[in-house]
Amino acid sequence: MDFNGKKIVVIGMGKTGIASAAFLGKKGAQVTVTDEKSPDKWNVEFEKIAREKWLEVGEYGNVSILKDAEMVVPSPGIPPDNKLLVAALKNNISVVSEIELAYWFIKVPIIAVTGTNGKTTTTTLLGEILQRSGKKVFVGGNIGNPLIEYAETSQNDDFIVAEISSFQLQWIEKFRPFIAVLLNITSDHINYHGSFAEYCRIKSRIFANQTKNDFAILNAEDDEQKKMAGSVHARIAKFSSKNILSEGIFVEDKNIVLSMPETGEEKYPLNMINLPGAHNVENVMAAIAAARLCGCGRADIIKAIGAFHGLPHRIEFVREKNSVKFYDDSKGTNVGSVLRALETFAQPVILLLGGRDKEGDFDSLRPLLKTKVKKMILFGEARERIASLIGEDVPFLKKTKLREAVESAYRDAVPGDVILLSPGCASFDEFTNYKERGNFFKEVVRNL
Ligand code: UMA
Ligand code: ADP
Repeated sequence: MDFNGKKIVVIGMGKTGIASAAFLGKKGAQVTVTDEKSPDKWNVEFEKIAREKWLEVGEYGNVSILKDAEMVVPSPGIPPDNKLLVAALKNNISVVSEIELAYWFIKVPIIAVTGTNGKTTTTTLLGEILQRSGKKVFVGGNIGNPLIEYAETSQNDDFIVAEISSFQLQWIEKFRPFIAVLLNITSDHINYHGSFAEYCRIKSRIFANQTKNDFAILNAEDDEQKKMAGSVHARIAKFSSKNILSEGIFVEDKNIVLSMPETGEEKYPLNMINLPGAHNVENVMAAIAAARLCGCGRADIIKAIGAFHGLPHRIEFVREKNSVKFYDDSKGTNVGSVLRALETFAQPVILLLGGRDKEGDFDSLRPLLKTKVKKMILFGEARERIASLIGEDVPFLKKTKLREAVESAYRDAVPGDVILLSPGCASFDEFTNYKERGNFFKEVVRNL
């Protein structure tokens, strides 16, 4: 792809936008960058390119900056109804995401991991399995390091493991992973995609360019994926944590059984897993299937899984005080993840739910609330809406801030209870991100 002298507009000056602009500038493009925030508030990395001759700063939202542009690269956070994007499409200017741009230059096979929940856990674990098996691997994408940065390197890895979000899939054209993993689809990011149907359609694009030489790893229990499977061209491997499959990867007795034409039948002991819940068994199954298709051996896979103790803020045990256990699931930012977190506990749960609402489908918590939750502490901006949706089912209290929510949960707890922060909402009403929220929760809990 020759960018020499071409005008390209990059929207959003966070990690993705800056890396994309820098890449395009080096390839000889004339790059116009724009962001709703003023340049002094852009990612500090912007300093590195701020004075380049090929760079121009355009007024945000002013469609005249698209004049003579041949391509627009929106950052993942730019919603599809953004005025500049709508204008670009209307004027037949091609719109491509950063992962698409990176794909044009990447020569290393990509294992792409998507899904509503479990992406970071599965991506990280798979990266560790590949490394343990002696493969050279780059782990990137939505997990924090844009793929476009990798495109500039010497690319001497065996594999890329890329966490891919629906936002990144929105504007792909040719992006074609060698292995595509779709862990699950439940309602999320509706305010961005417009509807659940559209969100599912965009997620399914991960398979769009695959051929019979590629692999698709699908969740056999996911209704949305059942609808998609017919249009997948890649060879399909399915996983299930609920049912025994004639072919694929599933649980039987105390083992995960892998049974695929490419591998034959193999067993992996469930007790190698040091992560809570059936959802993590699903993540592990997807990682095993992908790792075997990359040529990793069973012994290395078992060792890597055994050494993996999960990531912070994902049902992370914080402490036990007076026989009350505290767990931080601050990354549980949608209702699907709250459901799976509740499933993991046999003890009575005091659930801390709230934050900034994403139009979450809290109704779907109802059956589990009745059996698992003794009390809800609803906090933050979303507290009134959640109370109006599910307040009749379980006793609840409303608190404005997370600190009060934790303190009041502890006052109500008796020995044997679990206090779980699994907010089902974004953190932005009180915190910069889920990490800050989780760390704050842990600090309050430690100081009780
Ligand atoms: N901006 C606008 N207009 C808008 C929205 C944003 O100008 O309407 C500007 C902001 O002012 C800011 C810039 O865009 O300066 C931020 O761009 P971005 O939101 O796309 O963020 P990046 O820094 O480029 O980070 C993105 C991902 N962010 C999102 O998808 C929102 C990061 O995932 C990812 O790690 C990074 O690219 C590298 O690939 C974060 C995330 O929250 C962790 N992802 C979502 C999730 O996991 O649920 C999908
Ligand atoms: P993502 O990168 O997709 O956000 P994470 O691995 O960071 O996924 O986990 C986010 C949240 O989802 C956490 O609350 C975690 O406990 C939960 N989770 C992890 N794996 C799954 C899964 N397979 N299904 C449902 N929820 C999951």
